Amino acid sequence: MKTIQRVMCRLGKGLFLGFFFVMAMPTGVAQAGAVHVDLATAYGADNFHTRNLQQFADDTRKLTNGQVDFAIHAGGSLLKPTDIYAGVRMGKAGAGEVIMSSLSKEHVLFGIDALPFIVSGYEDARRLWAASRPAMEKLLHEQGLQLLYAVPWPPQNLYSRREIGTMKDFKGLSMRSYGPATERIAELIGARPMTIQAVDLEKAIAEEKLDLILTSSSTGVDTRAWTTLKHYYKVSAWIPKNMVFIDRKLYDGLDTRTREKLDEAARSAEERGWRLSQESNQSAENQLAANKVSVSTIDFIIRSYLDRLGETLAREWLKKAGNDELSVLLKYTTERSAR
Ligand code: PCA
Repeated sequence: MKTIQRVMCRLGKGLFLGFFFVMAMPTGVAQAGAVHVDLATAYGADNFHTRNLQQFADDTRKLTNGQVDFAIHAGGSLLKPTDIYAGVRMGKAGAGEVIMSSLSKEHVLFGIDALPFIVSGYEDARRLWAASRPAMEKLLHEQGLQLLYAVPWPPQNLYSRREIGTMKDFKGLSMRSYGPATERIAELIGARPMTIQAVDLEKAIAEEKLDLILTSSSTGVDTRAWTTLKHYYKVSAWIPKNMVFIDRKLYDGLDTRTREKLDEAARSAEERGWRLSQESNQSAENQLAANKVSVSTIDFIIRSYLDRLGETLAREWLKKAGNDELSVLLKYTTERSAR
């Protein structure tokens, strides 16, 4: 009898404690039936994309009452930057963030995002995204993924260790590449491409491994480019976007209401991200100047040479493009000229 009493008493305490535990649980903690999603990104935690991504995760958790719980793995900590796209497709992570143009060898459509000099500012970038989004969504869908949102980096500008006065000054320089477009540009200007991921860039710059890089003002600040790169030329080559996507099986498995809430969080993340990108561009260029980097446009003759180089890249892309890609470009160019 005593034993039974003791057991009942323990059980009672357990139930009592259990009750308090449930009551004290913060909202948003994964509940029964909740989906935990590991999201892999290549970029560091301080980056504005990653901060936006974290906010997206928090919003999603709140809006879905904890039914969708994203964990953000920054800086390539879950999957190597070059493995993220394939990794999510293979189920190694539930979701991911990737810069579209790094996948142009995977599919030619992604290359449209880094065609040089077809986008002259954020307004153009929005038009290009509006024109390409349906095709991108379809492509991702076919690959077992659901697009959530896309946010641009600021314009891609040129950082150099030494002043660039003529085209000859590019010859033999070691130029950092982060994808097929930057690699091809390095080849065409006679530089030596070196593939370095964003997470390793600060170290490579500080160790004087690079003479030239093509990236945004904000990445220049994140990597303290001024330690060795003293010149910044505003060539505005393109405005590339990161896209955030989720395994389609996970997405399709959510009930309609939860899916709508996730879509809502994604729409806000996209709007907020475009704003953050523009703001970060302004403040980052000020920071570069404050750190004694000379901020200027590039020599007129070099500029026209770079324009021709852009045409070469566009021709190479057009040769590979199919009907879907061509109609995206046509839609963008007609809407752009109809301004
Ligand atoms: N920063 C990233 C991609 C584009 C950008 O502005 C990088 O340099 O890797």
